[in-house]
Amino acid sequence: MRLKPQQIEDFNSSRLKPLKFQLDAFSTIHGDAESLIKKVSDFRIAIPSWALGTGGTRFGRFPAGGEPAILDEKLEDVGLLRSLTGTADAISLHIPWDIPSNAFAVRQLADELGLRFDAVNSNTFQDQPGQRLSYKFGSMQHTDPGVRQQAIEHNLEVIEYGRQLGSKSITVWLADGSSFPGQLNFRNAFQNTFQSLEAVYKHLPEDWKMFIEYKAFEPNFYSMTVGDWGQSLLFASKLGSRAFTLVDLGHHLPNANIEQIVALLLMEGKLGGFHFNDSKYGDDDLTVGCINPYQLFLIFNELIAGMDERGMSHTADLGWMIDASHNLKDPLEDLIQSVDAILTAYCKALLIDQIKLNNAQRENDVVLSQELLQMAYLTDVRPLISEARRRIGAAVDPLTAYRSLKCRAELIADRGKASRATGL
Ligand code: RM4
Ligand code: MN
Ligand code: MN
Repeated sequence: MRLKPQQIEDFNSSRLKPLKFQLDAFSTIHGDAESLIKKVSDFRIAIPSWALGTGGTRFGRFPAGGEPAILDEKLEDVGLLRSLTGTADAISLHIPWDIPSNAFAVRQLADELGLRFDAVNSNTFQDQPGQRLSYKFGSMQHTDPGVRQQAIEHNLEVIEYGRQLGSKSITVWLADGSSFPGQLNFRNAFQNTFQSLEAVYKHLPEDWKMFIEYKAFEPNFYSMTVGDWGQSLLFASKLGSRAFTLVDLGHHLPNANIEQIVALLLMEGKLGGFHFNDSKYGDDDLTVGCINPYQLFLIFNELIAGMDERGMSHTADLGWMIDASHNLKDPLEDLIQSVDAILTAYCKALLIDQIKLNNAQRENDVVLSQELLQMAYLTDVRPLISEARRRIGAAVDPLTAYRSLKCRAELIADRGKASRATGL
């Protein structure tokens, strides 16, 4: 399903008058909003190919119908998100769930839809049909050099697919670790993993980055070999200047101070990418901002301050991706809500007066420091986001547009009720 620019324009037309009124009110209270609107309209986020189907849990799955069964359909779904939001303009492929066997044709379709290819993701956490050796006891950490070699070769193959599509980064997330005390020699597991990562890193194209994603637990429950940002940073630092840490919001122990982690990684020039989602307990992969939007805002405060200090582009210098998927919502509605939450947190964090905040911090004015954050957080930035969207030809209210244009019904009519996406 593809939307015509006219459909978006028609949807927007009746909403422009109230929007103008809200924008004028915003400027009267807060001053000129132009630079904020510009930054929001420039922001771009990638969608993972595995989030377009219903997520499910190990207990069951309740598909929404009309799921994209093949890669072309996944691209079309992201194209739909792009038309509606203007912000979601890239897809992140997970190999082998989505193999671009005809890279040329896939690229052509992406071009037609105005999409980029974000990081490619390797998968050495599942055994694939016909695979020679098993990852049951890990992949890059494995005691058997044959298994490690197989994992290395898989990652090289993933890079090759990405190269053909124009990706510029690979994300390595390892399920490696142990579930029982005594199972693993931690030092050997680290060394093996490092040597395997190094073998992949050696083949990384010059203009590529390697992201090393950590996770505190699951599927291993006693130790994870890349379990936290310290371990990831250790690997990334030993590997070299094109290796970075990737932060997935759901991959921490409860109540971890993620904003502090982000601040320090950025300070060290070692933050590479970001996976957005929200959670209450573990790697829940819930819609971004649904549980703890204030934390997301605090994270964006550190991201913006850290990037600005290093002269980094908010849009191009970090890999932004949504990594959320679950069982209850229409996956596209879920992604629209996630995009919305990210832009809202970003825009609110842009409102923080960093100079005043620095002064208040220097003077140990704890109350004012907190006030400066909360004043920004409590500001309603929705009109700015709608205006940013209007300017890039997207819907001023993408969720309502998706519903009123009956997108899911059309997808079900095209693909059937039972079509299933590959992935988790
Ligand atoms: C992991 C991690 C990775 C994602 C897989 C599907 O928990 O978040 O980023 O590729 O799930
Ligand atoms: Mn992730
Ligand atoms: Mn995860």
